[in-house]
Amino acid sequence: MTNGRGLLSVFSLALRSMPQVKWKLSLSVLPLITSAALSSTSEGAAAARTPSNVIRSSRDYHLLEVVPHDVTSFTQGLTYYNGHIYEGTGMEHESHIFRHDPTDNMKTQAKISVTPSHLFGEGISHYYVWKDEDGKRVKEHRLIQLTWKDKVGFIYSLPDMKMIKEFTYETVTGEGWGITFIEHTNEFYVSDGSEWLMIWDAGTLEEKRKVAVTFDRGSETVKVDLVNELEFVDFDPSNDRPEMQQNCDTSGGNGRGECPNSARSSFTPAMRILANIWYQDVIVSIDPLSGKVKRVYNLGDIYPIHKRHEDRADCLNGISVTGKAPSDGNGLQIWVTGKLWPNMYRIQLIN
Ligand SMILES: [Ca+2]
Repeated sequence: MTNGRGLLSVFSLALRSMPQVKWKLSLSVLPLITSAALSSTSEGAAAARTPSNVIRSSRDYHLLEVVPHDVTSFTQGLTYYNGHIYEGTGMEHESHIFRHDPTDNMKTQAKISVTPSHLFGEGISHYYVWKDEDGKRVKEHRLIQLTWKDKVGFIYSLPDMKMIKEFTYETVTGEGWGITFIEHTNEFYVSDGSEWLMIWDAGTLEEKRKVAVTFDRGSETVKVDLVNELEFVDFDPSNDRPEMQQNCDTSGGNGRGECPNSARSSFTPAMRILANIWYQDVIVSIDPLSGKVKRVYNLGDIYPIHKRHEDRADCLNGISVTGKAPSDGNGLQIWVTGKLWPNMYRIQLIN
């Protein structure tokens, strides 16, 4: 078992020969996270059946699909909307947002460049706002994007990715890393490379509170910093909400006079924030209220480090739900990739 510090040092050595690598300095408080440390924990969700199309399995995931990924894309965020995977990438003068088609080998359908081009793109997330249209309350779907050090973010329309507006923000470190939308509370969770998750009101983009990500290691509670790409998920198949991707209205358009689940305004126990940790091959599953890491998924063998070193690829980064409903019995599936990785991977997490 490779522990977190060992993995980090190997990666760090590998990176010193790489140009244009996004460096972070705060490495001192990285806890030793291993899947073994949490092997007895469970998300408490119903066990999903093993899909029939498994390519290979580990103790933490089934690999279901491998599709190409542009090796020049310095991936900073993945998000799902209406059948497509959107990808935000970084690097000065090389930051883009892509719309990919997961039903066509993740073929890129559209691409925009971050403007002004010197900005370093970071995390992205789909979200929506309500607007009145002909007397009906409908969802206007959008994409939000952070940048690394400039404290500037952008909001785009979906699916066409036209810029709507620019905004400014503050975080603990002054940096923007990952972002994900929680429909139930109309909030964004935002990471900045520290252990903190900032929670913003999705309407005002103002910080409402923040929560520290922590990990219980025996009797000790340690903070987990370097929290990077984020993805809100719900492991409870009974909470499937495909309507999140659809418009509905409050004037009876869905036959019930209300938007499905619109009354829900709080978290349920199976809801989690998934996050990858900078330069560890893990995804942690975080309770959104307490910040506690409830489960660690080891993705170390999905694209092994020695192969990554040969390919001059960078670290794991990028998590998105797939749009496939957990209630079909196949459990929670996500797409994952990394910076300059040649592939994206669809996996089913095993709890
Ligand atoms: Ca994401």
